[in-house]
Amino acid sequence: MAASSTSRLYLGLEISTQQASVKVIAIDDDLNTAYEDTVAFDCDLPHYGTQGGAHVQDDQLTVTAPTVMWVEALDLALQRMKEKNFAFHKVVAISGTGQQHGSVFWKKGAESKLRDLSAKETLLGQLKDAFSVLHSPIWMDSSTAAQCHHLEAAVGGAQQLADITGSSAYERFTGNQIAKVQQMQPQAYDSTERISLVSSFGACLLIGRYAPIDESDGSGMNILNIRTRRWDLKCLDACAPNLKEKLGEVVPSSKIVGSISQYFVKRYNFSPDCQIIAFTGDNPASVAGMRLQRGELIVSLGTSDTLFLWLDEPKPATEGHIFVNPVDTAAYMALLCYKNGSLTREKIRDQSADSDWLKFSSLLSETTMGNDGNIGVYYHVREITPNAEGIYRFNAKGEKVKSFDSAVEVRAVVEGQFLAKRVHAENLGYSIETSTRILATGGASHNAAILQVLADVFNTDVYVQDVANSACLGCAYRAKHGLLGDVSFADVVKNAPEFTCAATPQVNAKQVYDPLVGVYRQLEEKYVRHQ
Ligand code: ADP
Ligand code: XUL
Repeated sequence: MAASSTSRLYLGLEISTQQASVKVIAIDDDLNTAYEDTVAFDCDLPHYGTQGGAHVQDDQLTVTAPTVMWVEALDLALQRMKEKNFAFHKVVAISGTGQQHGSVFWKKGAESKLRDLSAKETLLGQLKDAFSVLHSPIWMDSSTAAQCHHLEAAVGGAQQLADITGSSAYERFTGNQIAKVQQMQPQAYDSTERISLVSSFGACLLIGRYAPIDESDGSGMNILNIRTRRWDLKCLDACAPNLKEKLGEVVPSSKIVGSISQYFVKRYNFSPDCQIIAFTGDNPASVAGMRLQRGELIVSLGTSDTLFLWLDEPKPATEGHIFVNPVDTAAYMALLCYKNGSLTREKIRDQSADSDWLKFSSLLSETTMGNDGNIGVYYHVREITPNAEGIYRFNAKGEKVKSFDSAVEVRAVVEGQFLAKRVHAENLGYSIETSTRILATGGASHNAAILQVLADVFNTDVYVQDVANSACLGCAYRAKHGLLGDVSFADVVKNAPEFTCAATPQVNAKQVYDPLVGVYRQLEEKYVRHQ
């Protein structure tokens, strides 16, 4: 698609592994998409030998991506835009996103390479020697258990670390990853001038010097104080020496971090006035793409289930993550991940509803809210929230039972999943009393009967809209918001396509589910947790 001929353009750029690609989306002032393209790591850049954009090392715990692959992917994405006569000169602002937690280690002297890029050569040709660690640790890595224990101990425990940074210690979180690099590759660490997140690394390339980390993605590192929005010195010290100077400053996610560098002006004909807005992590960027607002909750019902909450008063817990909000600097967002999502619903569908979603839906509709007090917990694989495994069924007296009949089983899996989500969201500061609406996405959001249960358990209207490439699109929106500066994000996106109301709570939903939430909380505490 060529760019529209009249409008100014805003560009979103994504460096992702969920989609194993670099993506580009350009929108015009009316928020219409004017250009969209994807460079897929595995098939467009096969010489790196990645699978899903990553390398899993022999220990099966260490997962990395070749840093220069991301540089080459950007070269290729821009080259393709040029070949399609993309109107680079119309782009007034760019923002972007990277997979959260991954890190890039710039070697001493790399910033002068960034400043002196020649427009005659590719980025790859000039930056291939700019990194002190060639294989960037990424979010799929789970090799830093020792560093996590050390960090929690240094601040007094898991809850204390969560109180400061918004999360207890997680192996993929960047502070722990940096600690491992410092311990295993001390020379590489010593020769590092700057450490970027994948997001801020993208911004470095565009402004031709080191770009700051933004507050929202910085919250996924286990070293940022989410209330003061400054590095926590105790956490930094527990991770690695001289870390503060290698990280640079932290800025609000909507801040302009610089103008585009002369390299892009000369090579691609970008306007020298094009402004770069801080890049952020893919989950915060999705929150922007879905236009989450105060009082709303996003429930993504895909292969795994994910919740994004808008929070004004966060209550950090040892489960779930609280990040600084990417579109409102005073607010927060929370992220909860569940491994037992659609695959679990599918398993119960196969066992109890003849492998048929229609039958599954009619069994759900035949049964009543609250399932006569029967509650089920189905963790076929080890769950993240909470860290537990196994199948548990309880009758109305809270006694364990071995089985349910088909209809009860079907309602139990869906109700159990949504009761759990409400309990865990409330643990982080969410309240259904101030909740305005739920935005549902993902495969199961096409199932009206499932959405009815969601509306009932949360006593909140459920809206749907498939937002494709929400993280990348969110950055095109953020580019416009950052450039305008003095308007709210909600104002900037007010003309984006409306969501459709798909389910409204039934009359007695609150009376039925408020007590069941309490029961679920106790059952989870007593029988499920720590199993
Ligand atoms: P991903 O998370 O991989 O992007 P999707 O968001 O597309 O995946 O969700 C895929 C899941 O959606 C499948 O695992 C499937 O079980 C589920 N799904 C598809 N159709 C329905 C339906 N009608 N009812 C419930 N779940 C569905
Ligand atoms: C979030 C997480 C992933 C990455 C990659 O904590 O690890 O969602 O952001 O997409």
